Amino acid sequence: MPSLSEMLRKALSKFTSASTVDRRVVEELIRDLQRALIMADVNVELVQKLSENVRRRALKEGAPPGISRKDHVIKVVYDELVKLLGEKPAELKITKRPYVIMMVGIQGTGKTTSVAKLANYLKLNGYMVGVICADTYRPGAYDQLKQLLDGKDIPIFYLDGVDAVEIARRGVKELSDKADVILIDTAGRHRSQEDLMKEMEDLQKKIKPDEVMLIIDATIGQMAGVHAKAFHEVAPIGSIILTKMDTSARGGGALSAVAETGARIKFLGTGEKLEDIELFNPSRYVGRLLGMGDIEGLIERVKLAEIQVGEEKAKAFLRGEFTLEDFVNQLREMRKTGPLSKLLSKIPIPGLPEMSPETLAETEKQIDKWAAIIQSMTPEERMDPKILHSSRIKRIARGAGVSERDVKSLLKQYKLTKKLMKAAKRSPQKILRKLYGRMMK
Ligand SMILES: Nc1nc2c(ncn2[C@@H]2O[C@H](COP(=O)(O)OP(=O)(O)OP(=O)(O)O)[C@@H](O)[C@H]2O)c(=O)[nH]1
Ligand SMILES: [Mg+2]
Repeated sequence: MPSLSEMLRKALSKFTSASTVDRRVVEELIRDLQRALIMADVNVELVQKLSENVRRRALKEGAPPGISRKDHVIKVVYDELVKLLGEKPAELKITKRPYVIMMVGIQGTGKTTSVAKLANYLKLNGYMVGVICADTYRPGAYDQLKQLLDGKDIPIFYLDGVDAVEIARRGVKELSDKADVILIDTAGRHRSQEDLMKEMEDLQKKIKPDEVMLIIDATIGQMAGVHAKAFHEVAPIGSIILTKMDTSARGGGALSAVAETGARIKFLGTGEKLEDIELFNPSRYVGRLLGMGDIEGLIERVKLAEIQVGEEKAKAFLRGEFTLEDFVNQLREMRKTGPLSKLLSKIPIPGLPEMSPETLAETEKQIDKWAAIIQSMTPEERMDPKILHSSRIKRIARGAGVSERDVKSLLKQYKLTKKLMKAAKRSPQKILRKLYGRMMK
């Protein structure tokens, strides 16, 4: 069976070699993507959502100037795959003390190595760390940990002659007063798969770890989904470490594990040494999945072109030329470091208040509401809000699940901003300050 990575790359290269980009070719690409993702056991609903997004963006969005439609569509596919994995790089949040993390996974995936790597990583990040060896099946598991963490001043707890649950229980007790984070290494080999799962279930019930990390080996391919499911049933998986990413495997199986568990990949293992661990970065992973060399340059080119278009739009915005839809989109951009805020940052505006996290969250909610309102408008209404009379407003409010006042307030803000922006041609700074202040109320 071809791997996910192979299927995705084949789908894209077929798309690239088509003579034109039309609806039919895009639909075919979507079908190929669907097939690849479904084969990788990615949840059907997620596949559906991805397909819709690709279809909408590929057919409607239009490529930025200087970029071919083909390249644009590939960038869209890339974006949507990244979204599937969570856009931002992952992080490990230590929310209480001690924070107990239990590592699970089948034989030889790299649990013990990952426990040592993560312990070292956390220690370097300023945490007090303790490690528990709750593997009573692998001869020398404890020695392996000792060797890996030699000279690192990280306590390792182990007891001879008792079962894994007892070791873990006593270990947590023992380490609690000296460690911020406790990492539990568990067994991967057992008399049988059922035995292994039973032990994990017991550990989960008795120890109640704050986070269960599933260790997946990039080389095992689609079996990752099957294993993830089995573990997830006995101990809900909170996060994933994908190991052996330094090998030629592309790790597409991890996507199935993500799909089975809903957990995020947080770290990658990239070698046998203690330092070979890195925070997971979704865009880098998708780049690799799609064949980095070919795609990296393309993505960069399209990104650059998109920023330029963004700046053009932002300039038009500042001239007061924008539709209702542009208005909400620009507000959206503004809360990221989008073109508008970049532009604003180039214009020194004395007295412009900084957005606090709270106002930012407020603005975010407001913008989401406005986006929903625009969603339930017809294209006609979006282009020409003047036609919005009370019955239409009522319908839109119902459709968006907001009050009529919300709809009216959006229209009012839109009109006002447009007026202000037009007036701003004469005295941009004063007006911008006014507008910016208003939006943060
Ligand atoms: N190349 C490479 N090898 C790794 C990585 N992580 C672990 N290994 C190697 O994989 C082998 C198994 O690693 P372990 O950490 O013992 O795996 P485990 O899951 O604890 O194994 P069991 O306890 O037997 O279930 C060792 O030889 C490790 O050095 C990695 O990221 N890259
Ligand atoms: Mg081990």
